[in-house]
Amino acid sequence: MLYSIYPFQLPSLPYDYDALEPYIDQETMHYHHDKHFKGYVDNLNKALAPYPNLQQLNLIQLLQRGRNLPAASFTDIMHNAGGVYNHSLFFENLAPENSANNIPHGMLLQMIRLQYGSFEHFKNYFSEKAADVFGSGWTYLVLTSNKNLRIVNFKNQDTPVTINASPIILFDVWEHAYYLKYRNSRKDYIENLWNIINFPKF
Ligand code: MN3
Repeated sequence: MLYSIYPFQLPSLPYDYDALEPYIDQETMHYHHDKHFKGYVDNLNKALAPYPNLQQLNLIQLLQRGRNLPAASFTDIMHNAGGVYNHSLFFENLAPENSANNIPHGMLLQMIRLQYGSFEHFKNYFSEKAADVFGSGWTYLVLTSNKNLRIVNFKNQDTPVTINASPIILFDVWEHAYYLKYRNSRKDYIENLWNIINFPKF
């Protein structure tokens, strides 16, 4: 998805809508994937329709283009391209409970221990950071260009592309990600999300 070009297509979920129960309910998954994610895909295609030269760029290249995008559509393109980037990673970054990758392994686990002391300590630190996002946004664990792990909050649909970092895991802390089930309790949603994270292998 990150290397796809115009016209962008909504990818299907890599598991069933109810596969993340009881931590994320299927109604939330339908709204989040079929309405919110689809909205970003459709609106990005609309924003790019008048610009044949931008239609040659993949998602990462569009986000890298940033301030050089046409002024009239800058916000529209960046916001929706960011929404597509973040959501395409978010759904891939989840997996049913008891999947082999719900905890980090190998090199990633070693790096987490080295930098944060233990996986438990890392989780607490990440959760606090995610609870701190003011308004809508995302919390990412990224690998920086000098190969350090970093936990970073992004507002709205900003992405790690803007800081030249590679995504490892991410939490969507927009209210639409949890409000149907958790109401205003972002903290409980964050705690539960740890049961269904799909840590990448590297
Ligand atoms: Mn979302």
